Amino acid sequence: MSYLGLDLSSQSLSGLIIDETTSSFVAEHTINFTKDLPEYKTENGFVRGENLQVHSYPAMFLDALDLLLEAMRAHLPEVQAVSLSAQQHASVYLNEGFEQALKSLNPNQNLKSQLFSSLSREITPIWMDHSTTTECEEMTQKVGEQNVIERSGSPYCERFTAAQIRKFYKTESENYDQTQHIHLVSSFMTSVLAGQNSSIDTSDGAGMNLMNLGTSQWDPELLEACAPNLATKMPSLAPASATAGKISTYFSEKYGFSKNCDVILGSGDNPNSLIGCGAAESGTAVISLGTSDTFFSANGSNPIDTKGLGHVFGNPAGGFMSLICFRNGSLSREELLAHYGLDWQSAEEQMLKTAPCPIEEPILPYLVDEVVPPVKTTTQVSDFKDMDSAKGMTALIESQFLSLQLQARQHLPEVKLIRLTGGASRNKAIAQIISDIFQAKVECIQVSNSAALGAAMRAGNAHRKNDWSTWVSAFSQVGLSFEPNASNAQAYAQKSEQLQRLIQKALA
Ligand code: ADP
Ligand code: XUL
Repeated sequence: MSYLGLDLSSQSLSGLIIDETTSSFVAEHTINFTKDLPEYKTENGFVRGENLQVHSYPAMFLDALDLLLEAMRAHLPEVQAVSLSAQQHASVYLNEGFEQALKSLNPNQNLKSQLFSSLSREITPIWMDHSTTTECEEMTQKVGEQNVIERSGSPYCERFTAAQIRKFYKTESENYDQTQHIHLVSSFMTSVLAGQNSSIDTSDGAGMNLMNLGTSQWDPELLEACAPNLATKMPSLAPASATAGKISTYFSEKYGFSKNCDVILGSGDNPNSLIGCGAAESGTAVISLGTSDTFFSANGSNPIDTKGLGHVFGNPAGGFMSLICFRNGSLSREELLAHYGLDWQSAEEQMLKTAPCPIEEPILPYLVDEVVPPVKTTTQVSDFKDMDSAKGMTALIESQFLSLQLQARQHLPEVKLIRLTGGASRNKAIAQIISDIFQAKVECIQVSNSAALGAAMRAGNAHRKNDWSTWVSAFSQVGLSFEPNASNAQAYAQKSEQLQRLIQKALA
């Protein structure tokens, strides 16, 4: 019995097939947007526009899906069910032709050529887009800050879907009027796989500032505050375990999927990673080191984070998860790596010898505007000119995770076990620094793409209707683990206080 998990992240589309019978990983493949689809002219998978806009292309996602499935076709006939993970918040806008176009997909042509005319907006604004502060202020004015937090689990945020929808309505009202369906990337791609308009799952739907966490339904007051006639454009909501349908004949005829293959609702990358990391029950915190860094954990059945410090999303295994997101993740680390002309292997070796870093003060680690703390860009790579590469890389990375810890403490005062995932989780120096800063055990999941793994596990769990523990013990295996070094505790505690003072100054 094999299951396919797809992960459409900021930079790539990956597929991972797991086999339940043998508890093994069958196949894995990645399409990198920038390298494999150069015609879209993206950098790291997206495009930076003016005024803090950042977007990607739904057409590129479709091309990536055709390329990926072509590459994995040998393994697809065995797949019993498929599900998808996608970067959260990003929205896709479709006109009245979408449903018919899905029904009549011809396997002799590609997806893009047949679905392009159904897009009422060529771009999809992604989670890095920061251009909607005015829209957030307008909606906060109408709804009230505490009210939106209590209803949706988050204050209005620039990257969340409501602010992006409102901006689209204000700046392209004709295209907004022609939009009949507004999807998240997860539900858009799921619709394509199932050949029919899919529901949005309630875990990813919680990242829109539009869903009421108490009822798991669209909140009429939040829809009203966002844009006119929005209720008519929103797909239905359903739990992540729901079935979107059988796979479309486009995929069975073209790539050899069984006609009986189930498509399970797609969800966001963070909810999927919670599952893939085996952290669906409270007690284990996860740090995901992808394009963004995120810190999250299951938080039982209480939906409300009344302090609004972070966000509450749905936990695909039931209940809720809380999350904080940092824009200064891998790309900021990579910028400094490139400045020193290093690769990750040599940087890792140097950092293992250097941490804790012997510089007197931590550095404000914000190479781009940060979400939490809400600090504008403070630092450029040229600020590291007096430090050699070992010191510079260590100083930036230590400060990133001291900053993360300062925020995380407000969510989860005590962390005993951290599971690491994402591209940078294979870096032993980063893992040890995190363990020493938190003074907690750090475990790295064997599969670094826990979002694709989580999607595959969700597909299997929904198809077999068996216990989560079966999937966790078979697939969320721990690879390396790191024990905290008690002798570093004091140095980091001191640096944490220094960093807090620097942050307060930057915020003043
Ligand atoms: P996303 O899912 O957001 O596309 P990934 O989880 O695939 O991102 O992570 C990609 C990032 O991982 C790259 O930007 C790269 O900087 C980082 N990365 C890969 N290997 C290492 C390493 N050994 N050390 C630190 N970072 C790494
Ligand atoms: C979470 C967030 C990012 C994206 C991209 O709120 O914005 O983690 O899901 O991975």
